[in-house]
Order: sequence, then C-alpha cells, then structure tokens
Amino acid sequence: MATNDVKNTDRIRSEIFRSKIVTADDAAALIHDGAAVGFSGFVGAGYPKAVPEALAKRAHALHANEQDFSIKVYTGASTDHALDGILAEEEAISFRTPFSTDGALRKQINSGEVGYIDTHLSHLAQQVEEGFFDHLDFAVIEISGIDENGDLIPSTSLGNNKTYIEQADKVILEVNEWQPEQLDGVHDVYYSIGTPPNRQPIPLNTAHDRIGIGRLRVDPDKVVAVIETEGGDRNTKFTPLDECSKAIGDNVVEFFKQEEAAGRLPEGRLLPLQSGIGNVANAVLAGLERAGYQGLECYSEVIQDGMLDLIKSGTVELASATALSLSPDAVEEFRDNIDFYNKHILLRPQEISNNPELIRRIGVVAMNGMLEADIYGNVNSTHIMGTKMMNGIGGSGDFARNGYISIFLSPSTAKNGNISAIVPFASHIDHTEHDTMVVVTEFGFADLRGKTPRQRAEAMIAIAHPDYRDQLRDYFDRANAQPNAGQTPHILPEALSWHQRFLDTGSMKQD
Ligand code: 0RQ
Repeated sequence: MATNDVKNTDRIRSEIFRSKIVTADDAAALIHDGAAVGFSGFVGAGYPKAVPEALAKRAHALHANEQDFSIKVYTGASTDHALDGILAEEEAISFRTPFSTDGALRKQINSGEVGYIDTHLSHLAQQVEEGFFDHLDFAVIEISGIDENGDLIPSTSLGNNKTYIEQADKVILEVNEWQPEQLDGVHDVYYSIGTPPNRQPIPLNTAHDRIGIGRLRVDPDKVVAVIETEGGDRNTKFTPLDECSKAIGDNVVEFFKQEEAAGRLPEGRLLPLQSGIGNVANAVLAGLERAGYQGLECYSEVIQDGMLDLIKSGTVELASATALSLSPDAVEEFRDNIDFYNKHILLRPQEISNNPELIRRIGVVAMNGMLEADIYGNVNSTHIMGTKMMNGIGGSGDFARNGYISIFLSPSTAKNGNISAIVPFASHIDHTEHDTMVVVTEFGFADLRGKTPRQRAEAMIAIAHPDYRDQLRDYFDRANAQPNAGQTPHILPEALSWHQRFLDTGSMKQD
C-alpha cells in the first residue's frame, strides 16, 4: 500500500532532498494536462506506487468538473494495474509506449482512444533522446534510497530510468521503503553509450561484467518533489506447470542436447540465456533444472520466479537483467535469503540489457513466447487475429534478431484448441522468417536453420497440433502444386482467410 503521509525515512540521507519531501497529492498537482511523463517500471517491478494513484484521483475530480486531464505515459515495459489500469479507468492516458499488459488500457488502445507506439525496448531511450517522441515534462521514478552525495539507489527495475531522469524537465522521486535495502549493490548503470558518430564499443564481454556505477545520477535542481512510499511490486503469481508447458520445456532441452552434440553450444554450460515473460518461459527454466544443468548464465530482461529456483539449485550462476519481478511467494524467499541471491544478480538499464551489440557479442540464446508462427517461420507476437494489440513486441525483437540462436515457444493451440498457433500465413509479422531459427511447441522443435522455405514448412507442420496438421499439409501441398509456386508457395487469398474461420465460427477447425 502506498502512503500519502509525509514521514521521515532514513532512506533519504541527503539534506537537499529531504527538504523536497511532499505528499503524493502535492506532487501529482504539479503534473499538467497533456504532460509527457516518463515513469519507472518494468514487468511489474519498480514502478512508482503513490503518484499514479494521486494522478488518477486528480483526473477523477477534474473530469467530474468537466475539465480535461490526460497524460502521455512512457515506461520501461509493463507496470501494474496500479499505474496503467487506474489511469486508464479514469481516461487519463492519451498516449502510451513501449509495452503494456494491462487489460483496461488494452481495450482503449484497441478502440483507438489511446495512441500506442509498440517499440523495441532497446530503441526507446535513444528515440526519446533523438526527439521522436514528445519532450518529457516529468520523470516519476521509484528508487530505494538517496545516499549522502545525493545519488539515487535504484529499486527493483532500471528500465529507462537513467534516460528519463536525464531527459525530463522535472523529476519526481518516490523513495519506497518496502524495497529491501540490500538491493544496493546489484545495479550496474552505464553512462557512456554516447551518440554516433562518436559512439564507442560498450565494454561488456560476458553476462557477469560490471561496466557502470551502482547509482542513478540526478541534478538536484530538477527534482521538484520527493515522496516516501511503502508498497509492494505487482508480483503476479505463476500458475503451476501443466503438461503442455512441461513438454515445451523438455523439447527445448532436447534441442539444446542436439546443439551440444553438434558442438554449437558449450557442453553442459550452453551460452547466456534470455527467457521471455510468462508461464511458458518459466516452464522452460524448470526444464533446464530437471535436465541437471549447472552454472549457467542468463543475459535477459526480467528475473522471474523460475530464475530464483535455478539460482538456488546452482543451475544458474549469474542472471543479468533490467528488472527483478517476483511473485509474493518468491519475494518472501528472496528477502529471506537476500545476501545469497544478490551475489548472483545484476540489474542494468534496458538499453544495455537489450542492446543488440551486446546480445550478438556474447552469443545470447533467445527464447520468447509468440501468438502464432506461419509455416515459413514468420512470427506474430503482438496482434490477435492481425488487428488487436495484445501486449507489444517488448524485448523479443531485440533478442530474436541478434541472438546466437533465436527460439520461439508456444502451445500448439490457443483458446481450448480452437485456434492453431501454426498457420499458413501469420496475420501480423513481428519477427520475419529471417529472424526465427527454432520454433518449439509441446509436439517438438522445428529447427528452421539451413532450410529452404519448403523444408521449413515440413518442419513446422510436424510440430502443429494433430487436429490442424492435415489442413496445413493440404494447404501447403496445393500451394506447392501451383504452376508458378515460386520460392515461398502460397494461395494468398486462402491463407489470409484462415483466421476468418475463427472469427466466423469461433474455431479454426474444419467442420
Ligand atoms: O489468453 O489467457 O485470455 O486465454 O494469449 O497466451 O499461451 O498464456 O502465452 O503468456 O507466453 O503470452 C505472445 C502474448 C504469449 C507473450 C505472448 C492468447 C492465449 C492467452 C497468452 P487467455 P499464453 P504467454 C520478454 C520478451 C511479446 C513480448 C515478448 C508476449 C494469451 O509472450 O507478450 O516476447 N510476447 N517479450 O489464449 C489468439 C492466438 C493466441 C492467443 C495465444 N494465436 N490467437 N489468442 N493467445 N495465442 C519480456 C518483455 O518484453 C518485457
């Protein structure tokens, strides 16, 4: 729970900042209608807890008075209902970037009420600096403390905080006492990326390298308010592993064994792993533990529950990410053993955790979820039935395009088997056939590397759900039998109507 009372926490050890302590309502009152605001927050971790609530209250009161009030919201990635959701419910968001998972906001994005720019997570900081987006009026950033020098001790996510603090005209800080003080030391903030043509190589060669400092810097003159809060992160609970996700995890391990046997991955150690968000990603991590791997490294975006289990069992030695996003049970485990976990965790800004140069250099094995893939390997991660935004591309593009191996994972069907995740033509394409190397379902893995489009189609049909294999095979055979079938055989009008069947009858299955 966030607090709106002015108190005096010893987390603020600089007098100049202590003198700026106000209530969240007072801070929210500074933010004007139409303001562009950069918030901290990445996958439910480290988002501000008090100012969004005060802004929603303010919007409610102003709207009741028939006065306009909405803001443009920039973040690291998804936050929580307590930021996106409550502001959306008050119709207080006019624009959002780069990634959101909130249901209330999703409705407004898909109705066109809220403008949404779905951006690669590694791109946003630079694009904000370059001025593609409205200039930031405010940055509202959660931190876990302010040291004697006036430097900021980051919270559970770094996201775009460095850039938003630098770019915004005014900064509002939320010092959250709920965040464990022992987090101090896990952050590595790199300040020397620079701008082309003077950009230098980023000096990071392994997932465990430290290249920056443990603090965020801020010009105290820009700080217009400091708020003291005490509230937990989002902490979504994971559902227990089901047979399908367990099978996907086992199939990923089988693929890794193939790569180790071929000498393409170091035996028993693999290469640094990136794993996406959600239950399937969690299941893959559990598969690695079952397979007995030890001492692995992760170069990812988010540390979720599955990663803690792996650190505890020694499966993972080091996890580098931009956010620590744990369920309530995992938070308890983390707090009880914080000194142990902190030795195995590094948090970086997302322009470093998701940096293409670094992902390519250290040879990351990227594993991300998807909505659907087509028989040639084009992947849709974002648009349901080609039009409705689900969440966004997030970091999947950063990792898929640049990973040493790029894997997409999904159950073979969605919505109780009524939708096939393998289709003739993806209804929207986030990752092209050139980016997708391996696709995994509960029925196996399709290794698309070194395969022609026709060979890829065979491999993809083999991992589709048996209920859909005959339809996919029939489509491919007829497309291939056309006189001028070309490099990538298609019967386009039919391919494009594949999804229509679901919209008409509620199922892609043939009658
Ligand atoms: O909806 O729960 O209402 O039934 O989509 O699907 O199978 O639970 O899978 O949680 O892994 O999410 C692509 C959305 C997959 C996610 C996506 C419906 C399905 C369900 C979720 P219900 P699952 P996941 C790292 C990398 C892009 C960002 C990314 C994602 C819901 O992985 O957002 O990768 N990826 N970031 O029923 C209609 C289909 C469907 C479908 C699934 N073909 N048609 N609905 N669903 N397939 C992290 C960050 O970037 C921060």
